[in-house]
Amino acid sequence: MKLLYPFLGWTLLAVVLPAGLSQAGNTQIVLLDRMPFYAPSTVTILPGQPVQWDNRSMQPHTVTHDGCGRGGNCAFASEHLHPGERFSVRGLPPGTYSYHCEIHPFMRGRIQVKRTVPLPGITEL
Ligand SMILES: [Cu+2]
Repeated sequence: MKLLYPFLGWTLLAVVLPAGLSQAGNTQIVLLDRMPFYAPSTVTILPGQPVQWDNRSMQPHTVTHDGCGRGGNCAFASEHLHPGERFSVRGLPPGTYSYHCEIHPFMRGRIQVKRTVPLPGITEL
């Protein structure tokens, strides 16, 4: 019955984690030619967790933090990402980061970096 345990572990992990919160590894966002363009358009990550964008659309796009070029803090800005190209960011401090595509400003996404790691079964006071 050794095979039962890994399966059970994945089942529990899937139940415990809130939707959109990845516990470990790369969080991947796919660029598409249709809504929601950045899929998923909102991701929630933990501090230090890398985020990677993968352009699977037929056009070039950018991944540009809204603070860039407006006198604000520019947390990240990609070059033009051509079809098949990738861009990644890591080490974002806790906070909310809205971003867009410089070529298609209607393309919008958001990254939320959690301040703390929520533990299952422990309620914040
Ligand atoms: Cu675009």
